[in-house]
Amino acid sequence: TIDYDKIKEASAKYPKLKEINYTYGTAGFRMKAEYLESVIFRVGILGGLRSKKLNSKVIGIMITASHNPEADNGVKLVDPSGEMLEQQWEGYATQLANAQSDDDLIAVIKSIVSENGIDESKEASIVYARDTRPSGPKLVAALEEGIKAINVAGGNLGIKSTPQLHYFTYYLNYCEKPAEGSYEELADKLYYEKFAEAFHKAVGDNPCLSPIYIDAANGVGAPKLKELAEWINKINNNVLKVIIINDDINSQGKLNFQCGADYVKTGQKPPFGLTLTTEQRAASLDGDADRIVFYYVDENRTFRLLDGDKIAALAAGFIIELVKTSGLDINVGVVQTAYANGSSHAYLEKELKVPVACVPTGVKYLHHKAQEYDVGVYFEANGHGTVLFSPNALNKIHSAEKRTAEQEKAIKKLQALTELINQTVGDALSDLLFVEAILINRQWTFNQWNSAYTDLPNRLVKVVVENRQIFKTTNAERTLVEPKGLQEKIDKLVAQYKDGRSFVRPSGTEDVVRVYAEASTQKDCDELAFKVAGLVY
Ligand code: NG1
Ligand code: ZN
Repeated sequence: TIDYDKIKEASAKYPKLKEINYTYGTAGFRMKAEYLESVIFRVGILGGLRSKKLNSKVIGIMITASHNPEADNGVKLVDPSGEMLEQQWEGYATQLANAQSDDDLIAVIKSIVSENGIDESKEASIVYARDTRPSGPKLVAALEEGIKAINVAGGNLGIKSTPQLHYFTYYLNYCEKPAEGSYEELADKLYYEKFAEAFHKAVGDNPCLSPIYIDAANGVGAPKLKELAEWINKINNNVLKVIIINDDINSQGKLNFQCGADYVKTGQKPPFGLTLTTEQRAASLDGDADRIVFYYVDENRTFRLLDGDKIAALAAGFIIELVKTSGLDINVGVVQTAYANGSSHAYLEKELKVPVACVPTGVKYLHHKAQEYDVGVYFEANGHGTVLFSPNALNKIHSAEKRTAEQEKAIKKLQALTELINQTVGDALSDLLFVEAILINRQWTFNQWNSAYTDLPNRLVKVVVENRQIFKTTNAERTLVEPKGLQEKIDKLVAQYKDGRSFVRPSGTEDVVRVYAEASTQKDCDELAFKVAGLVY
């Protein structure tokens, strides 16, 4: 049961910083690491409550700040199925984090217990992991104090990628419980085994491609990809040739610095230290390995980015073809955000003739929308995404009866893809294998992949404002409703540019307002972004 005196006593060691107002946003709590100890202690308590509420199912907790600077950190909770925490509980997280005193904290806990009819005597368990940030161990210690204070079983997974934590949480709840071994080792082994086997199935006996350079952002993706690739090549040598760069997780100051998926996507240039030769294949992960973007330079030495939109187009195109060939009655849909390039949207709708939905930024919106299709492909332009196969689709794919040899082959391939993609959350390593498997099946170069459509020139800029909360949006964040009159001014500017599009929204993870612009030339879209930023400032 819950011992409130014990919680109060433990909480005294983690006083809330008076002046800070915390918000559980699209990526959980995220900020400078030194402000997070009290928050993470309390998140341990919330995890315990959530587990009790859900009949002792295992809850996951990840300590990471993804692509943010090394000095930042963050924390988020993962529900039993490996999905993001349910929305109502985000509010509880915020309430807990902001309780000013130990007594206030107890009051908030009691109100969550009573509002949810939580049986305090229920068993509960939590698994948790962290990325490679230097502030990680101290924050893990605070988390463990919180978990202990609420008398809950905790399993430390050590250093893991965010998607590994999601997958292992799902695994513990829905797959056969592992009989032996430490969770820390199992969370690696089960993950490598699953994706390595699925990769071989999906690749079949098609010849492999040229090596791919992977910029691991000097983060957790480096050691994990290294081990995964070893696992893959143990089954069949040389089917995947990865050359990992920016793999220094021990030197301070290197994480995400001038490298990684966010740096490459935002700057539209390769990471520091990587000079590309024509047609050399490369990709960048982010700091917790849940995003990936691919890139190369073409024969004119032009840098070409294959971002989340391109991944979605590649995945949707391949899956649609397989579904057609298989003769199965399965619908496919794609989910994007306002940041999706206009050309990608047009390509999906007009060429692939696939329904496309636009939702607000944030994985939970994309994920939930994607669940409405038999096969839901969702990717944010920044490279975060996955493919969801509904129970209905899985059922059809796995119970397909006697068919022609060609249909049989397509169904086998679809089966392999369902296993190769991490369906709990966007996963840079699983996405890498997924993309690579499609390219191997198609025997495509990056140039062939890229040729599906040409991106409209685009620009994303950040504007630091006094109070970003005054910016309110509607229409999947594409239209501002407040401050009043601003949208009309933006519309007027946009109308002056061919293929112009621009929108403004407050970031959910940083204290900035983001301005996105698109137009038919780079010069135009830079100018448009600059002018819109001027309106916001
Ligand atoms: P914010 O800071 O709300 O724009 C960023 C990304 C999101 C998502 C979250 C979570 C952009 C423009 N925004 O959100 O797509 O990945 O971080 O990490 O890339
Ligand atoms: Zn990330």
